Amino acid sequence: MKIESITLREIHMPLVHFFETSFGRTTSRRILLVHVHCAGSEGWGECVAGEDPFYSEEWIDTAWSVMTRYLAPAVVGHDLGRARECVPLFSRVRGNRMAKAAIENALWEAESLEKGIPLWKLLGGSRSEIACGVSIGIQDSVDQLLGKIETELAAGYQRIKVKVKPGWDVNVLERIRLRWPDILLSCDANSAYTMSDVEHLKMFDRFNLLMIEQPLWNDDFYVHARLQRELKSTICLDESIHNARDAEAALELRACGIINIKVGRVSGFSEALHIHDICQTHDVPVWCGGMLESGVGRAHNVALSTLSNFKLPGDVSASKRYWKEDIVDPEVVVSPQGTIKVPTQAGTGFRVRNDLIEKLTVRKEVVRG
Ligand code: OSB
Ligand code: MG
Repeated sequence: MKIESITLREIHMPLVHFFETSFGRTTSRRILLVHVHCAGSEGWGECVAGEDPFYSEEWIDTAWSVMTRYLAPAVVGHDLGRARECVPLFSRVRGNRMAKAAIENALWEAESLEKGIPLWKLLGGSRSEIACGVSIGIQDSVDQLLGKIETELAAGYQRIKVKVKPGWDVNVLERIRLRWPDILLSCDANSAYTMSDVEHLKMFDRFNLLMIEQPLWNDDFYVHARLQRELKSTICLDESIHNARDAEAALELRACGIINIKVGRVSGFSEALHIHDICQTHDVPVWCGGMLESGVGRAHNVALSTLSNFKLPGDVSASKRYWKEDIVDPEVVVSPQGTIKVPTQAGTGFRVRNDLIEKLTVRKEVVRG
């Protein structure tokens, strides 16, 4: 794969419904897409950095800058045998994992197209169908949230995750369990608590949760281990797992019993596969997280979710939950059983709509050799 050029684009897409977490509300996405042009092949990647540096230090403007100045020039002109060979070319740049992932993942897509095989097969996946859950943000009222849960259950989703924060937690979980005592339910705090809340967090144990996601600091797994010893509920780590070494340390410390893998957070498919394998060795299940992706990132999440240790329903759900019109064809659809059928074509199996992307583009830059 001779990499000839890389095109970066920023597109704007309003969300069908706002998405609110403990760090704020998002109503519209600024999405950074990467298009890698190789001799005889091409691939798309999505940078999952947010509009603000709230979920992580990275945000769309730092990602754009580091990609155009450092990451794209580090690979353009190179002839790679495999996509994963870009990893050492990026290693001089510290952090900036979401930016690295966008380029690496585009190269994986290009490699799968060049080889004429599905991306999921190239990644080592085996499932023909993946299990889907939904992540439901904080709403203006509990009744509004219950209405949303009802809609998603009726659509077939296999697991409901709700966002929590102080003041929107025990009261909310109580109402959900009163109405649906048996559904697969989890919550995600996005680091909204500290160890002084331990007695409060213990009340979550009453709700038979599948997991409590990232209750404490985004950069911690040591104190999470202490909290895990105090709780019956299983902790799942999201923000604080950046790479395979973090996963290994967190598991050794028993800081969590489940890990959420987001391919952007961990710098790309290569590291995601590594974390997947470590968790499998420890008999710890993983699931695929989401970052309000467009169809490009969503298609990559579908492919990753086919690996055998993705044993729990992921935050990979239908395009129409987010977008009036997605930028891939077909859009990502979910069956009444709450599954996504994995495409069998080469690449992701989701064609990127160049025409629509062109219309939505507000910023574009091409990096050539
Ligand atoms: O913590 O999983 C999270 C969205 C943005 C930032 C962080 C998170 C999320 C989600 C959304 O939960 C998952 C989705 O894409 O539906
Ligand atoms: Mg999370």
